[in-house]
Amino acid sequence: MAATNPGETIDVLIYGPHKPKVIAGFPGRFTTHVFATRNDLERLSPEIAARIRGIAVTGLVQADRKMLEQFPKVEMIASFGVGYDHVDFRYAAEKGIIVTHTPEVLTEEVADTALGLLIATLRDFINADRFVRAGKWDTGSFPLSAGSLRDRTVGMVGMGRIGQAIARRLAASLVPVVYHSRNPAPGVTYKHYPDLMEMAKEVDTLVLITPGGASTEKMINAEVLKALGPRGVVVNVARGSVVDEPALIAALKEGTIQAAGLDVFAREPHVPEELRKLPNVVLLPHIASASVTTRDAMDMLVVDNLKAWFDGKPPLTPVPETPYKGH
Ligand code: NAP
Ligand code: 8YV
Repeated sequence: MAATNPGETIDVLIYGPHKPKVIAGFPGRFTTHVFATRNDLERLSPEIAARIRGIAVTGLVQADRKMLEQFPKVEMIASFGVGYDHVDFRYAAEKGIIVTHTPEVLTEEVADTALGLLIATLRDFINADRFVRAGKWDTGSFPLSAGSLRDRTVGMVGMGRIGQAIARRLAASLVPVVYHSRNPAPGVTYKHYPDLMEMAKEVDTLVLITPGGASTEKMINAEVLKALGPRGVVVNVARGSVVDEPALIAALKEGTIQAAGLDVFAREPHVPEELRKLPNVVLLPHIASASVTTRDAMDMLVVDNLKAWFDGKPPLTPVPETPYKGH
């Protein structure tokens, strides 16, 4: 329960990549304990762990059952990012712990990145940039790109907040859009395919923007890639776990599909050497939301969720599985 007495100090754990703006967000009545990694966290004394009432998770560090069990008094876990597959929200729900995330404030930024990554992949922008830097333009022309947005149909995998923002951009670019998700998205008029394979057979481009976790694990597998065909392009701004990475590498090498644009990987920050060597991929280091403006808004939402809770107010952006039923 979040009720706090005047003058009472609230202990908050800040866990994950260093974020000065999150740390600075807890002045006065909060005592913060900052730990970047799981190894660092082992230095936290059981006495302090027993006092922690709020946790800010500032990146994709695992807040799993084993980690969370150290904090018997925790009331809220405020996670940075809209995806929360790194937080054991089921354990949290069992214990009555609120989990929050940072939806909406990153939607348009991530959608911009997805469209940019798709176009860069199709039109070979990264190799074109390398061509100019290497001084090769003086002696020849850059080859025409094999890909184009002009002759494609995009199958969105996921049609939630960000999926819809990507689809809006594609529609404005006159690109036909269809989508797969388990349920039709309310108010969305693009054609819905309840069956991913059926959609993969009908389109040549997939843009992935689902959550990670068990229900989407390796859903883009060898069979789906084969169905997409030799003009196939996959853009993944969802989670690395959504794609069977070895199957994707094989498909790119063997020409089963044409190209891929990837912001996320199975074992970040590790990117397999085989993937890094391929000419037909554009690889980004999980930066879809990574502008100063958007990351500041995400930081603030992490802080504001915890502050609202300890002010006795409802969580601002709880995840759907969270057990909040009023203070
Ligand atoms: P959202 O509004 O909850 O949308 C999720 C979409 O995925 C919904 O259409 C949902 O529809 C669909 N979906 C969920 N489980 C599925 C399954 N098993 N099979 C097929 N479709 C499924 O979430 P959002 O705000 O758009 O964010 C989506 C995800 O993008 C996040 O969870 C995160 O993983 C990823 N993301 C990545 C970055 C990045 O930096 N690369 C940044 C932000 C977000 P149904 O429930 O009907 O299936
Ligand atoms: C963040 C993300 O980069 O919101 C998400 O789900 O993947 C990104 O916006 C991620 O949370 C890394 O900290």
